Amino acid sequence: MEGMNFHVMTLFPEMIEQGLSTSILGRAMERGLISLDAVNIRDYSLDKHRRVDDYPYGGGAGMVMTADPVVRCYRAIEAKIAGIGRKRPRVIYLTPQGRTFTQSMAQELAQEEELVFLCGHYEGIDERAVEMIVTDQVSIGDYVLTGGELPVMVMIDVISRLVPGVLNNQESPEFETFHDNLLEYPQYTRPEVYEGRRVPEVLLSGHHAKIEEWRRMQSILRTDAARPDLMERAVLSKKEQRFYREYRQARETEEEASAIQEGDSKSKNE
Ligand code: 6GU
Repeated sequence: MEGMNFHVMTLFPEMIEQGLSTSILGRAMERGLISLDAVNIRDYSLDKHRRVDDYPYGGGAGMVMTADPVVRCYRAIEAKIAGIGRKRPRVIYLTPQGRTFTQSMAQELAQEEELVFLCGHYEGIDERAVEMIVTDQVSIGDYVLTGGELPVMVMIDVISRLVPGVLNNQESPEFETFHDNLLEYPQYTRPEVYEGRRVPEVLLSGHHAKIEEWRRMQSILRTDAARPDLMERAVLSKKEQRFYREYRQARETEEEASAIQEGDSKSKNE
């Protein structure tokens, strides 16, 4: 199979299939650019009741996923991949203990031909299965979800849109948020006036260079306001650096002025 193949080991394969079948990703699958293979770990349980979890050694709350169904499920996927002559895949375990997922991590993973994901549930997976098959542990942020299914959908969505052909050229990933580490500029569409609010004049001017410049400046101001942490790593032209420096200085002067005013009004009240 050409293109990128995603394999997901999960107890809820329907959730993954349903979540990723719509719109852009659904179309990319129909076009053969990506494929999704959601595999039910429970199908690999040798237990007569198809059990996949058990009590934790040492005691404690909740249940732990047993190693054997996970390892056997992985071996079935590994055999499929070997069968089409592709190298041993990276195996990503979705866990709050992992490295935080980022756009640059997605860019790196988008270079792979096959990716295998392991979704945990309950209090986690027997550590021996993790040691035996997992190559990477990834979290999607500092909060706790009930399982790896939502995170794997997030990761597959982000990675898929970096696969050539998945987006059309006009929505190329080079032109959006996190390119140059800047947030996106504001967008407007018709009507020109909505409840008294006008579309910024420059966007109606037809002057493409001016529009481009305005958009870059808006990106810089937005990033500075909402994500100063990104601003430190932003890629700016010389002219933009000057604009940003002057903007910061103007704001500092403003802050000093208002601090002095506050001090004034305080002393008046005293
Ligand atoms: Cl990957 N799993 C779970 N259960 N919770 C999370 C997460 C992953 N990333 C953030 N929270």
